Amino acid sequence: MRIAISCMPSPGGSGVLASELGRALARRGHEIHFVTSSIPHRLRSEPEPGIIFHEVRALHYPVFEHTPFTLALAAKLAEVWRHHKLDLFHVHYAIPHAAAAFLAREMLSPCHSPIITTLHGTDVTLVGQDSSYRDMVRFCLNRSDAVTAVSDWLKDVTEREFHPETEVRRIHNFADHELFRPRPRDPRFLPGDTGRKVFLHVSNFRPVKRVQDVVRTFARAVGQGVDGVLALAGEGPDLGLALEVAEREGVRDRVRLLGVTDDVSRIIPNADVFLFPSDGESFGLAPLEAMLCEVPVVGALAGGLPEVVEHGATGFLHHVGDVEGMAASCVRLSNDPDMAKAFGQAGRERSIRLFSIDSIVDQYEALYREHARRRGCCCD
Ligand code: GMT
Repeated sequence: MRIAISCMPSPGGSGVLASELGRALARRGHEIHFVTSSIPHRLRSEPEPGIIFHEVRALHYPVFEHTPFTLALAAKLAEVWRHHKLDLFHVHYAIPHAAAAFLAREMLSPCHSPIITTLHGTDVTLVGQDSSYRDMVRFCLNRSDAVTAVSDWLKDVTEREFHPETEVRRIHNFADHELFRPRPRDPRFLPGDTGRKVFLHVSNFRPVKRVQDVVRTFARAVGQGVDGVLALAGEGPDLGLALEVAEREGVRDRVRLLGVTDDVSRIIPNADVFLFPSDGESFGLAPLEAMLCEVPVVGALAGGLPEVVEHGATGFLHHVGDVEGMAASCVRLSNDPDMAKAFGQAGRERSIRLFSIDSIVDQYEALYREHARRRGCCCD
């Protein structure tokens, strides 16, 4: 099939998932057209056969107080459809992408290519709850041929909040188990901290991640005798807050800032424990990547994370904000290497069983074919 994918190009779970899906579909022989404002983060390293990138350029004219990017995206989607005879639009994150796809299809009328919208999280739970976007999100859901959500939790929230006319289907996220795998410790990683336990957090440091809990949990584990360092990968608005809390808790000298990196698959295997105390995370792609690297996860019992991490088997989940509980779990894992090893192995086994590329991409392909057939488009 010839498929247009629109997503956020910046580092972030929805763009990562869309990029990896596009890559996997291209490997299966589909022709994938990324229509985005810049090359998606994970696709920047090298060109891949079967993937074509179309840049959306939105003119900024001084008369516009805000650049109307959605209109430029719609126009570009329509242009790409005309030039490449697209069979389907797959958009990630409801707005502006689903709205732009809808506009493009109207511009092209008659155009029967289905629109598949994948919901990722805050498009429903945060942005979608704001009165400025709520009705537009509902409209987009109703005008999509199919709506998918990355967890049962997100599917339930979407149905409860929006009562969409279009059925919401859960298709979990996936990660590449060949890329994310246990690797021997890299001696170049934190060379001054050899022999210490490494606690890792990877995120875009937004408030939902509760980075203050990451630091407090770590500080309490250190207070209970764990000789560890806290590695923070990524950047975002709450990184400063994390450092302030570290200062207050007296552990600033044990915090290592890794910055934004293209390839977390090289970092994660160096960790002993992955910390992820987010409230209302719809799935948690980073914890899935940690589990594939055989790193146990300590996090919050919230959102879709319990669908990813099995409490007591691949990690420990505690109520949101329960830093004492999370610290106790960190101490247990640090003091019991056999338990940590068993949790790590169980995490990889569970991830491959439930969230493998093959089975998840099969589900997307089946959905594409079902809707292409329904609309009478080419699909085989
Ligand atoms: O919804 C967001 O906050 C943005 C999105 C992103 O681009 O980072 O993250 C969401 O999508 C990921 C991929 O499906 C999920 O793994 C994340 O859990 C989810 N984030 C939240 O729900 C906060």
